[in-house]
Amino acid sequence: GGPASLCRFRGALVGAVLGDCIGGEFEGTEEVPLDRVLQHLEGLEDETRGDCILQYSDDTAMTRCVAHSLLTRAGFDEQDMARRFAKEYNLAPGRGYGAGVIQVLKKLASPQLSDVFQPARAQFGGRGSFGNGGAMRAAPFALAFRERVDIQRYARLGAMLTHSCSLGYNGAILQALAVHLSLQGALALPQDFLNTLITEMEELEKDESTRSDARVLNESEFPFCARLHRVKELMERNKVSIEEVISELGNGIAALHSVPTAIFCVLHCLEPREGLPEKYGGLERTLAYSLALGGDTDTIACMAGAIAGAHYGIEAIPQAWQRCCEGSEEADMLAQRLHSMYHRAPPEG
Ligand code: F2R
Ligand code: MG
Ligand code: MG
Repeated sequence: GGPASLCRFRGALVGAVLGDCIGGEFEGTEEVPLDRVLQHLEGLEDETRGDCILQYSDDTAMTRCVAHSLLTRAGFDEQDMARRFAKEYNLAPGRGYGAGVIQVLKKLASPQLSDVFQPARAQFGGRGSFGNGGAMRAAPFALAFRERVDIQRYARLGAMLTHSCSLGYNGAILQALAVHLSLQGALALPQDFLNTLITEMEELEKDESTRSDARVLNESEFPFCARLHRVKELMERNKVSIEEVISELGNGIAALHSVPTAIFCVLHCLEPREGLPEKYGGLERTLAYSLALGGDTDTIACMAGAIAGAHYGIEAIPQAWQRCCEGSEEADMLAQRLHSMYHRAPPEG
């Protein structure tokens, strides 16, 4: 499909759900041998297995809230989005939420709360969360807004409802921008794709709160840019081991240790890779590779799945895999509605 085509929109949201559901099997496992990953994926094709429902976790639960809110309010409405997060948590608290964010979701349920950003600001002694919970649900912002400035503004605000640390919300912006560029077909030129992300993040990370968060948390200046430069270096190497990827980029629950990693997974799997079945297309390779990194597999695969799905489109996602995953049909429907909203909105300028 062409830039911003329906099949790319559907691929983005369905790819994210599949990453979450399929990746859930290995979340928190530090070493995941590739043959275990391939066995898990082969199991999805086994028609004799009957009902194969892999449940979605907090990643999809919150992405659904973001998409429903953007559609219902025809734009960003922080009160509505916060209410949806709280209600969703209350209905299904067992979806594997982060240990800290639960406190925020409980406070957001209070009808007395007037400033919906306040509970997030109170997290971790006032520093705010740097977890990847803002980034894991950021894809719908790229499907609802056309202009980069809007994607950045609303992905930041949407993340700040739970993640007030710049190392949390900047990860959400990076993820939303990666999905946006992929929807436009930018992965056809991988180096340019990466350079654009670096340029955008350089501008964002000049900000004083980003500088001070990086100092306090002992991170380098321009932390996301530094990681994206490492992605570039890894791409230039002939061979990269899983251990090198983990040590250079991380596979953890912090946005800084997972969003650049997800971007690397997509870029690395644009071409066939040793150890991955020849029959796999790029989307399957990306999900398999994300799982093989271990660590926060549901979230890394969810974010990589959204970026890769926006590139390859829905036709590249095996039907058998879609059938196995709770919420994939709803994600497809939400993507179709967001596509209509995106193309209805008058271009700015
Ligand atoms: N939580 C999980 N997985 C763990 C176990 C789930 C298991 N299946 C179960 O059911 O028990 N996965 C989900 O959490 C990640 C997203 O987390 P989010 O939304 O960012 O949460 P939180 O609590 O804000 O941050 C996560 C942890 O990061 C550390 N942290 C964050 N900011 C910090 C700070 N400023 N100082 C110190 N530590 C900080 C804390 O350990 C937080 O708990 C996704 O993986 C999702 O799938
Ligand atoms: Mg999860
Ligand atoms: Mg996770």
